[in-house]
Amino acid sequence: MQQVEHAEPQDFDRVLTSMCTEPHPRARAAAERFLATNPGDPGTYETVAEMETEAVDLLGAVAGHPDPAGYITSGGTEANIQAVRIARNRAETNNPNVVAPRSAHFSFRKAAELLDVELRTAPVVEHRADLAGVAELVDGDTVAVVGVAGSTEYGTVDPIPAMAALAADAGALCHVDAAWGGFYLRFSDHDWGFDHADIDTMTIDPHKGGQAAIPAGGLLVRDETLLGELAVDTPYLESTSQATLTGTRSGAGVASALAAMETLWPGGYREQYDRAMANAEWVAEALTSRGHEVVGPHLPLVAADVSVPMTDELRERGWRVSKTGAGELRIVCMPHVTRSMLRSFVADLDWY
Ligand code: 0PR
Repeated sequence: MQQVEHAEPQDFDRVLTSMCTEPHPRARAAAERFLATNPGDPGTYETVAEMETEAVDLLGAVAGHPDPAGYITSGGTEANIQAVRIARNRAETNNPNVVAPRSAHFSFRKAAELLDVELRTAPVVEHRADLAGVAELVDGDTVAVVGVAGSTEYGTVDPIPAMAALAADAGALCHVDAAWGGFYLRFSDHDWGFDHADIDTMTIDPHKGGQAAIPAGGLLVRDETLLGELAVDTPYLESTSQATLTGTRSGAGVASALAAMETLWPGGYREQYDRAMANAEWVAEALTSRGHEVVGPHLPLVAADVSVPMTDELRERGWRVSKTGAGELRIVCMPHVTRSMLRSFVADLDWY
């Protein structure tokens, strides 16, 4: 027997750090069925190409856009890179910059380096973009203002409508990174979507809160012309141009994104949000009552000042926990995180 037959994929029993989760059973089945299809060649793989259009429409429904354009990416990183690329390509300047809060995901650093765009990072107040700080950095060479809707470390949501207004005044695009937050935010009272603000592009990933199999990220754009900024000619394919970053792409991601959203939007996602928020509030309260300082939950994510030796002990006991840049313990209440899991986590904390 080969090594791979002996290896067991890790289960989610003690995973409190991941922003991905167990795919929905229908999403898993769909991924397997469409594994050998390539939406990068829509002229040949027509079925999966049609499914991608439907997946984008459903993603639009989640994001508050009745008629979006976009595609299923390899993940949030690709979507963020492509959003910056759209903004850079459409602008006239030779010296482009992008303004993003310090809390923005590190994929924007990759985007800036790849695309030769200056990344200006604005200060945050209570883990949200500081509007005055953003305004100070925006100038005539700004091609995009980035707002984060569900930050990686604290789950906070930037003041998106005001940031979109700032972008519009500067003639720049507004990009919202809702890679993780998107599938929760629709059920919250935050203003973050296409229906709340004049935003141009958005990252929203089915393989995070959407319960699709990896790789299924999402890039949504206000209209087809923005996607046109990415198009390159594809002379020998039946389709004449391609806007994606990768060429050959997994049909598994597209099929599983569609299966998950068909199954869960909107009722299943609403239930998931309610349950995840209740769990996050429960664990926040459990930590607060034990004397820890807690940030959140703004969305189903809690950060707490748990000491390094305590965190190390939790790791020893098999808990997958991670730290924020400032050193807080981070707990992400994804769908696989149950109340009983959190109870045994807190019991381990108490033992220490
Ligand atoms: N934007 C935001 C707000 C994110 O949180 C992330 C990923 C990305 C973009 C990039 O998305 P991709 O990783 O799909 O390219 N945030 C987590 C991180 O990088 C993802 C993660 C997933 C972490 C699974 C751990 C894990 O087990 O930390």
